[in-house]
Amino acid sequence: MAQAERNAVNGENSIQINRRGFLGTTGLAALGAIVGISGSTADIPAAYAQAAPAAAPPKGPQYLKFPGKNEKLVLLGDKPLVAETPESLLDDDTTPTEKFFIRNNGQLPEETKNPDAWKITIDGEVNNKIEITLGELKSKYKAVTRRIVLECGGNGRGAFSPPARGNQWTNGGIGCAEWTGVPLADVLKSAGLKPSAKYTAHYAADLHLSGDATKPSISRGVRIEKAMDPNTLIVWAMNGQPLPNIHGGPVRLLVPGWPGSASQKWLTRINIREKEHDGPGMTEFSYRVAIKPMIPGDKGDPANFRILESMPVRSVITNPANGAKFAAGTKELKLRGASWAGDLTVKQIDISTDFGASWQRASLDKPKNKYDWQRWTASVKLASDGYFEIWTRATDSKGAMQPHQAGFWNPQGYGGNAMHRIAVLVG
Ligand SMILES: Nc1nc2c(c(=O)[nH]1)N[C@H]1C(S)=C(S)[C@@H](COP(=O)(O)O)O[C@H]1N2
Ligand SMILES: [Mo]
Repeated sequence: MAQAERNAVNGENSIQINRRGFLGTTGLAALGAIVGISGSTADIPAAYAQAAPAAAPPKGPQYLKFPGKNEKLVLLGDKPLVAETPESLLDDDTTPTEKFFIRNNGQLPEETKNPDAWKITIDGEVNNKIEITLGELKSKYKAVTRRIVLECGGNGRGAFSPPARGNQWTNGGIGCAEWTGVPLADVLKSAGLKPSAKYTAHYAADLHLSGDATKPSISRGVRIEKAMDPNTLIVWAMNGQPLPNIHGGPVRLLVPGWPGSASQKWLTRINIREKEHDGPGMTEFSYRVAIKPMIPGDKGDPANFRILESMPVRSVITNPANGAKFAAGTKELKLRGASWAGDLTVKQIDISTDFGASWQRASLDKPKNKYDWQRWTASVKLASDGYFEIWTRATDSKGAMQPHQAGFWNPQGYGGNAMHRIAVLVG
């Protein structure tokens, strides 16, 4: 892939804001990898935070200004437009559309005037090429509605040391909405997959950041088994409303549990290939992790990389918010949070109020359906007034637990699922 394309896919043309603050402070501590900023009363001191030397001078957070979007979404870049959801805004059981994160690689297309006339083509290794309008898709196939997590492949990237290339997500490149659409498998079955069908290649209507109409802004794909999973959907509604343009309306893919980049917005075409797809976002270090662990900060050898598929286990504290203050004498805190684990489920959430010296089990809900997130609650006792940190760590159904630090460094910072920490002040 050409450097310019790679930059666009990685969001490197965007302004980079490294960390975000809380309590209205403006100075972000260079070292505050997960939640840290400087100068506030309830803050994570540099010594406790991950040792992430500053690449750029500290900057204050910038907030997204976009019609229909919550003004507390944090702007990570404006060309292309990228914004994340602070953990405390993920407190609803179903993420409202106004709080849902935004990730674009190219230019935002103009909103279509006639959604039902939107055309999708299925071609390549199929017996019958399909050209179907959204209107026909709605009437010819049986629709389903499911609550499903969509998570950016780079979620957690901001915790890598040294910093990895791309948008510096904290934990907010994720949301869990109700999506309505049809299983992609049903459409692929009517096209009839040839035995040679191995991989999908997704195409869309958004222009490349450069404006070059011959280049896709991003074009990823998945193994045919994932495309045929009944949970992989072509969706046209989000939280009961027509899919908004900013989220890929009138119609997008939703490939649950895998990097969000596979969930092509403004979907126009799925080409079925006889081999792994090689579009922008598929090659070299894009959405890939090292096979043999590499030295942090090294250049990396593309031959040592594999495609990232299922996303790693993660949990966030959604209430209280980082930096919350409580009255003197408060002895107990009620906590709420969310957790998810790519293709797996979460089997356990542990909470610590003493920097990981001891842990207590949270109460964990079951997912509503496969690929839903799991909400959790806990109540913790505090022995005195003062500064506390609350840490959360999730364990997935195969026993993998969130690490203390973002590990297995890779040039574009995937798979960083360090524990979430908030600071609170009592009295
Ligand atoms: N056409 C198109 N689809 C796309 C993208 C894009 O830039 N263009 N970005 C992808 C990435 S990287 C992510 S994480 C999700 C984000 O979806 P959202 O903006 O609705 O939250 O969309 C994916 N689909
Ligand atoms: Mo993404």
